Amino acid sequence: MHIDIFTLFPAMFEGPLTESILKRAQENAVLSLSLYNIRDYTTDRHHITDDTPYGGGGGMVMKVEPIVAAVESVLGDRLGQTPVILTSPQGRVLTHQIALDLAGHERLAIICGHYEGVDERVRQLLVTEEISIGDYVLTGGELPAMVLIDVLTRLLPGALGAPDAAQNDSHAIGLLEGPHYTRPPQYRGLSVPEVLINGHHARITRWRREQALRRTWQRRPELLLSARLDNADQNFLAQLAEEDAPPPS
Ligand code: 9D3
Repeated sequence: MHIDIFTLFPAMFEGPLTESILKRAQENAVLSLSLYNIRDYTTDRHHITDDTPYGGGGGMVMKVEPIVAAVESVLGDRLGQTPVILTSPQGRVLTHQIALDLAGHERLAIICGHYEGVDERVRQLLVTEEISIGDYVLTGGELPAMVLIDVLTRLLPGALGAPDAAQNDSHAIGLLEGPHYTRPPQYRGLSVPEVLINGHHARITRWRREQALRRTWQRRPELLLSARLDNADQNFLAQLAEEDAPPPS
């Protein structure tokens, strides 16, 4: 997958994209990224990228001309067949399913909003999808763009070690995971559960499933409504429900 990123702050991307899995994905040509500074596409003497809003009110609005010039000059004929994503608080909240849909494209463009937002004509002329990463206020769309790139990269064939590593996520997202342990077996009076040490593969599998169900019941009970549950799962949950009610969501 190739991603063109349009931002006023390209340096923000340097750290996160040059480490770990994102670094390896680029080395292995699974992912390629190009960063474009919107300021480079201004034509005025002072390279102005933002201005005060028509109608008044606080804050600054990103100007339309430099953004359109940047995206048109980079995408050229591919504009129209390339999803152009705007990171914005008004967008659809990113989910695993949205990421799966976007990961099917060979090429994407991301415009990073900043300040109070972008001139509406950027949406009218360029944007095909608007994405938020959650209901909290950030300083700009750069971190959301990096989050999106991180999510997408894990879904690209060959980005992770095992070929089906990303497939397991769809199951992991259905239920929360239970506890994990590694050595030592005792630490400050806290023991690793016996079943994990003496196990019996089938007992371990069942125990892990029950821990996942218990944690989901306690923390994210709404996830159980769409999880695929077999009879053993249903019985275990009925047992939990007798012990105590889930916390209010
Ligand atoms: C919604 C808040 N707006 C009215 C007070 C002003 C505003 C604040 C911060 C507008 C944009 C921003 C910068 N945030 C983003 O660009 C952004 C964002 C976010 O703040 N939260 C979650 N996802 C995203 S994606 C882009």
